[in-house]
Amino acid sequence: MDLYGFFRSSTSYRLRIAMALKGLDYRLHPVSLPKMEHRTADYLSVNPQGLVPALVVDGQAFTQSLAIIEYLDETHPEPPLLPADPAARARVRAFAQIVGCDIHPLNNVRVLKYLQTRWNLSEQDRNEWYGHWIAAGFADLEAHLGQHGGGGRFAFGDTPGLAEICLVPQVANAQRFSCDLSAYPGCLRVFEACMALDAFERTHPRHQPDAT
Ligand SMILES: N[C@@H](CCC(=O)N[C@@H](CS)C(=O)NCC(=O)O)C(=O)O
Repeated sequence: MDLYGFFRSSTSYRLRIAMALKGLDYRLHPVSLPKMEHRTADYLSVNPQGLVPALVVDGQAFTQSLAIIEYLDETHPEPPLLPADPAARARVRAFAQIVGCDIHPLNNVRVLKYLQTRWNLSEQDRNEWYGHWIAAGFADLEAHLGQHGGGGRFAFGDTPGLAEICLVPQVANAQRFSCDLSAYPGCLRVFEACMALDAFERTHPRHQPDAT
C-alpha cells in the first residue's frame, strides 16, 4: 500500500494510527503542505481533491481519512476499530465525527490561510479562531464521553479504535497551537492512555521521516 500524507497533518496521523493498530505496512510518499505539493498535477492525479491523506491499494486510490479507515477495517477486520453492537458503533462514529466533521474542517490549513489572506486576520486573530473551535469541539467531545463513555481505559471501553484514532491527532494539533485543554480531563485521560501505546506514539508527527 502507498500512503500519501504529511507528518503534521492530523488526518494523515489518523491513518497512520489505524494502520499501526492493524499491523499494516505501507510505502510513504510525503506530500508537503507548506510547499503546496498537494496541489501539483502529480498529486492531483492521485487525489483530485488536493487534500491529504490518500491511500493507494493495488492501483486503486482511496481518499477521505474516515472512509479509508473504514475500508481498512472491512478488508483487515482484526483488531476491529468499531464495536460489534450497532448502538455502540453509532456512539463511536458520532464521537469521531465531532472531530472529523465539526472541528477539523473549521481549522484546516486552507481555511486558516483564507482567513488571513482574504480577511486580513492577524496571526493572533487566526489563533483565536483556531482556539475558539477547539474549545467548542472539545466541550462536545467531553460531553459525549460523559454521556456514553462508560469508564473504560479508552473512550468507549478497554481497546482503542476509531474514536481514539480521531481524538489523538486532534489533541496533538491543539497542543501545537498551545491550546489549554485542561477543561477536558476525560479527553486528556484517553489521550494519555493512547500515547502509552506504540501504535499512537511511533506514528506521532514528531517521529515521521518527513518531519522538519
Ligand atoms: N475530510 C478530509 C480532510 C483532509 C484534509 O483537509 N487534510 C488536510 C491536512 S490535515 C489538508 O490536506 N489540507 C490542505 C489544505 O487545507 O490546503 C479527510 O478526513 O481526509
